[in-house]
Amino acid sequence: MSIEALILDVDGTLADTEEAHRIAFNRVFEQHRLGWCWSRAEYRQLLEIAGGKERLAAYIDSLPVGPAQRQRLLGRVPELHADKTRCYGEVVGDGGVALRDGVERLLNEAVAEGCRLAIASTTTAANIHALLGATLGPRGLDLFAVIACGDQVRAKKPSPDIYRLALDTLGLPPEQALAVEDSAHGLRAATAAGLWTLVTPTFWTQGGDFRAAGLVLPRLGGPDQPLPGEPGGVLRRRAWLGFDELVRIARG
Ligand code: XBP
Ligand code: MG
Repeated sequence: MSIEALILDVDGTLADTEEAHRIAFNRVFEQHRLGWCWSRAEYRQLLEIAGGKERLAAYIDSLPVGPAQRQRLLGRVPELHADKTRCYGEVVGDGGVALRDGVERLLNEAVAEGCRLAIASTTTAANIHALLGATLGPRGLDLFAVIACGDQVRAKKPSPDIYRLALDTLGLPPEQALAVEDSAHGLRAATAAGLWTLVTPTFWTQGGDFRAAGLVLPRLGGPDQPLPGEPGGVLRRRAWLGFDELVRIARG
């Protein structure tokens, strides 16, 4: 069957965004005088929980406070997360985050081959719009036929719901699409939806269980950012992953 769509995760896949999310969280904690500040090591652990609101709630649950204080703090999660989303938009809007190397090239190659593009992400539509606008300009949003994200599904990754929503909206069976992810959660979600999946881990997700991946690469690479040991490692044609070779490998 032909590959009709590429479904991409956002955070960690399109761009290495988690440092920007961490900065946004910590700025909001400071603005609200909460006395919290997530280190990189602490945030890397908290990323085990998909979803910023869910992550915040889990952190509050871990605090040594009484039940009344805990309930009061949990009641503030929506407000804190809305502020964090605004703050993240400012960080991204200031040019604080670039697409990972090879991403724009792969998107363009896929579109040139008539392959539709879709997003399946845990983050909010506002964050996706901010990132695509800041990195790809006005055409960013138009590149994607489908954007499935955030609270459109009840169960977030590793549940397959967001990928199933993307496939349903595309009107495709999983055999006619490929997924690109950065994390073990995302890989579990995509494979549970029946999708062959490429994984390109980041600092935040490296070391995860990627055994179910169709292919794992440190990054997509490009003519100016060749992958060490390629071609000749897992790639046959170039020192970076082209859309043609991605489809060849996915078809086995
Ligand atoms: C990664 C996530 C998100 C981000 C923070 O999403 O789990 O929660 O860490 O964004 P992706 P929000 O599926 O794109 O890798 O605070 O908006 O959730
Ligand atoms: Mg991700």
